[in-house]
Amino acid sequence: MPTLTQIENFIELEYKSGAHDYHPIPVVIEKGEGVYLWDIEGKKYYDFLSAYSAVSQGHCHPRLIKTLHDQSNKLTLTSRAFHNNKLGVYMKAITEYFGFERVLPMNTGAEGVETAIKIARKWGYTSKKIPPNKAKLIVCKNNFHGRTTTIISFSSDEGSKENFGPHTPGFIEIPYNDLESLESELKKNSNIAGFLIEPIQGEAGVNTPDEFFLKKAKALCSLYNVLLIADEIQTGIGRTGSLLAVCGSCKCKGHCERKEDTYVRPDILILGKALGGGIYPVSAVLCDSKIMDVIQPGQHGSTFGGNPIACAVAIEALEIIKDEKLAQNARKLGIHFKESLKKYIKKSKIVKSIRGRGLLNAIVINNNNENSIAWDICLKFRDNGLLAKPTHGNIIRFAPPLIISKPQMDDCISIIINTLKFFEK
Ligand code: IF1
Repeated sequence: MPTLTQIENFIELEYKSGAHDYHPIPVVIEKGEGVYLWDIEGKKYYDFLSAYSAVSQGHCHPRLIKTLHDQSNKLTLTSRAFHNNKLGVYMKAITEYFGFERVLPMNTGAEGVETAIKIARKWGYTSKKIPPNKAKLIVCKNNFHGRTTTIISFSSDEGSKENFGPHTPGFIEIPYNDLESLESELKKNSNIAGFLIEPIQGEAGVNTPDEFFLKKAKALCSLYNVLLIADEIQTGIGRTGSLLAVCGSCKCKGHCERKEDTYVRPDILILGKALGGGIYPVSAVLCDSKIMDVIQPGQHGSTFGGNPIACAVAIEALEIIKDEKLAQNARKLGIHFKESLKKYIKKSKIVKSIRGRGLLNAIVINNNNENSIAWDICLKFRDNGLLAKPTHGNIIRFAPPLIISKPQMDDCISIIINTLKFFEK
């Protein structure tokens, strides 16, 4: 029997002892620094996925590692049974940073979404006077908000909900970017508490709505007394070239100008991923007091939610976004990336289009989902020193850390284009 290479050995260990809930690109990473990853054989790669936008500040950012080290040598967890000297400071910092009155700290993105659903429903009953157990939330087709039983209940991906029933009721699905459908649901149903949306649908393949969709959706929500709930877990914190994908205006300290008239302030904002700087699970639900105060003691929480390490890391993670002007960098290099790829796509027989904003982009390969060559292209990217992964068959997402420099971006653009050329028949 040939001996397993070290890489195959590590993959075998996962396969034998772990749940088979993923199908990773065959590479075994040992080290990360900035935009780079190294495998166990010392081969260096550009990370063009950033753990799905969780590593926006780059791998092992020195300021974050120091923060993690210092805090974990002092106090790691009190639970919320007692106060500590980190939580209030963090709550003040994050609410001022994003321009909301209150925050409810959680750990994972899905917990943040579940929290927002509970808040919106409770607000619906206590403030909008929706009859008990009749509250509805509007969600979009092809959404991705996490993998808990309630969240998959409103997924349109049969594979992620089949055989996990009975599903949680109370959700109405409309097509993404469809104002008419939104208005028609709002008109015909007075029991709607909220409209939950990703400002750009990441997993669905980086679907970007029309420029004024969110602004008009917010106006409709206000007209019908419905909460606009923005899931910015993947699109937020600089990823799309402004602080938040829903509002790029300086009013919320957007850190970089976007046309004022695209400014949208959601009623509930959900953050995750890069809030923990890629080193610690941190999520947060932000809204104003008139909404957050529906939650009273004993009605929500979590053992690790708002723990001292999470608070210290999140404050530093947000400061880095501002200090290093990462939203601005994402805007500038995102435009450069898209323009460069568009030039190539004009001549390409295999790439149909590119879409996205800032440093959240994706290319669409022009063959059907089932046996798309997207997987093979990503294997070749790996061989050529760049790591990315297809989403939904024939779409390849590109999301490098926001710290990427112009020379590094140019290096990645040439790796991507030269690899794609390899597949042009
Ligand atoms: C996996 C997808 C991306 C998210 C949005 C909530 C969550 C996510 C907009 C839940 C998480 C992650 C989950 C991760 C892969 C990745 C993902 F492929 F699953 F769909 F990014 F698109 N809202 N997305 O994107 O946050 O509980 O994971 O902290 O499950 O494989 P989480």
